[in-house]
Amino acid sequence: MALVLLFVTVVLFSVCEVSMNAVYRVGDSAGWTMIDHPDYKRWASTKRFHVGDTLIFTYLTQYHDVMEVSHHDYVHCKTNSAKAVYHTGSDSVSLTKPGEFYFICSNDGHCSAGQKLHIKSSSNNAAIIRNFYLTIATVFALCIYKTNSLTDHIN
Ligand SMILES: [Cu+2]
Repeated sequence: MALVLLFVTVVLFSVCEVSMNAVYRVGDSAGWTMIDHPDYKRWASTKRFHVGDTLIFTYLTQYHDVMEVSHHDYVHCKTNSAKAVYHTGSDSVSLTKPGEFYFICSNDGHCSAGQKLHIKSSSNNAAIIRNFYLTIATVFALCIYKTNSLTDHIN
């Protein structure tokens, strides 16, 4: 019984580790594009982003790029004061801090046609708390296991 508990705990632990740092492909299979005008607002709204997560922008470099911009520039599709520019066609962007992130494509008309993305990343508090409880569960399971094996020896 204790072994089963221990096993479940270890499995839960590894699932947690994985979910702590998620990788998201922006637009899923569509990628970062103008084709069929993906709804990036809707795409982002179905996810919860956390510090440590990574966004992957995939696109054809002859048509698009990725600019990280301020909220103002995001709203007005301004491309002249980008915080960062990516143009490899397969860009990984890590969410290094909690807060708002704004991305646009700098090519003419793309941002205003909807090729823009707003992400809100939150701190990992929930994951930390979850891991804390899992640690306690593991210690508890180990204690039961130890007690059981001691009892086995006595009997
Ligand atoms: Cu574009």
